[in-house]
Amino acid sequence: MGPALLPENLARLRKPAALDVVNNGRVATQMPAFKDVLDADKLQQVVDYIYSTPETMPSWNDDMIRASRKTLTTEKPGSEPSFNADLENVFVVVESGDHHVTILNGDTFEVITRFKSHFALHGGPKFTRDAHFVYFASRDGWVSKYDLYNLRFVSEVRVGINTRNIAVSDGGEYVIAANYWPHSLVVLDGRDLSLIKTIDVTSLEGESSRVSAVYHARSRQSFVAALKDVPELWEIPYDLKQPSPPTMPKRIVMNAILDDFFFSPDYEKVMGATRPLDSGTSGEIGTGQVVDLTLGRKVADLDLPGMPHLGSGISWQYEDRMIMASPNLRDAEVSIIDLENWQTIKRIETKGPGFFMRSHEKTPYAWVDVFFGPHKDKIHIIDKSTLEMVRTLQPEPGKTVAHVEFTKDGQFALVSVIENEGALIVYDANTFEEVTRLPMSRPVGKYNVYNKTHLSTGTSH
Ligand code: DHE
Repeated sequence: MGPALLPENLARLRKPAALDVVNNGRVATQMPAFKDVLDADKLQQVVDYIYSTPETMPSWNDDMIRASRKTLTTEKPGSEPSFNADLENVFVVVESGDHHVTILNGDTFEVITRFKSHFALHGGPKFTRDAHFVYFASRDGWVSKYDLYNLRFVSEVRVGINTRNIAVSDGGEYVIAANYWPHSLVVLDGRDLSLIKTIDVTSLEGESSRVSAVYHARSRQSFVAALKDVPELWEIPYDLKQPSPPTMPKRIVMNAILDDFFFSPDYEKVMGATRPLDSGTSGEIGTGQVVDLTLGRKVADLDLPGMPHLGSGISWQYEDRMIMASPNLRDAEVSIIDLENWQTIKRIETKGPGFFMRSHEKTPYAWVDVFFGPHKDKIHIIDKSTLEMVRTLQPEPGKTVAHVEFTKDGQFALVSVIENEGALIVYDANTFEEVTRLPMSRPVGKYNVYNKTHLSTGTSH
């Protein structure tokens, strides 16, 4: 579940900082504190161990990628959904407690099917525009293609040892995976997950880098990659007419490392932030910037305190302009930023740092969780027209609640109790009354087909 702890991946973290992480855990990750478990000597040994080069470096090359690929069904796919439900209002729910996925009917809140996934799926599943197929990535490198019409896996391939996420073109032509180990982007043919190309990730200065995440910029026919260790942003265009796959990155050289992204609704601008916890980095730390993808350069600085989670940002129309809201992984606040002049227009105080934020075009509210600290069992509701907090829910005292997703019509909000014996709670999105509760195993994320395939500004894509 954790990142590959190899010396090459720890260049940005100084040893004293690593010792602090082993002692006290690391905010916004699943790394626990070990100071009450190990004595000082053993804590130091752990740190020395992770900085030592293994006798054999773990490798994952093109031959291994090709050899790992499996076709999981040879049956001809049916050309429409095989079940009786509105496909557009179906939810894909990732349950990380027992590593399963549930396909849920968003009208009746009945389970259509539930199946085992690879270990530790991470990042949102990615749908084709027609929602026929959905692709999953696991932290240990597996990419799987699932047929939502026929409710079965189609194929899978292992693209790396430590993978972050995937992005998929609208028609499922191309799938691209971002890796922490090896330092690569892996381009697949989305039809059968066969390998098109592995792109080694090395800066102009010759420095190798992890890839934090990769995103699909639909309107630009390109993929955009956030690099973890070097101050470059990569855009990898493709052309479906030629056809020309996404194999040739264009680089935008930055003055800081930006490894957490939010895209303006037209995908022309990227808001990027540096995760400030990585002390000892090259470039500035703790900065936020706006990059214009067409101009290929920074166009503004952002005033973002703490550790903004831009990847969970959402946007909406406020008065006469578009604004974005970002939770913060370290500070107890939500930042509201004007998308025209990039100024922070409001900071909304919360009960603690939050992970995920959600809204929908058809609801007047935005919901944000309090993932960390003593108020992890609370979820805030913000009025989008006043930018004031109007309610705080506490669905189950003491249990972590997080990650909201709306039904296709925005009338219901689904909230997770992220515990092994957790639940999915359905709220009426107008009255905030609980409608029903479905037991689930750590349902860490849920994804509504319509909201995702129509790029709702209230959710991430
Ligand atoms: Fe995530 C999405 C990075 C920890 C659950 N997470 C993402 C994305 C990125 C990211 C870049 C967007 C990719 C996408 O959707 O394609 N996550 C990181 C981190 O850097 C961080 C802080 C540290 C790490 O361990 O990697 C981190 N993430 C976590 C967790 O600890 C969570 C809560 C539990 C888990 O299973 O790992 C977690 N991340 C998620 C979820 C999404 C996600 C559920 C998809 C959100 C969505 O609604 O689209």
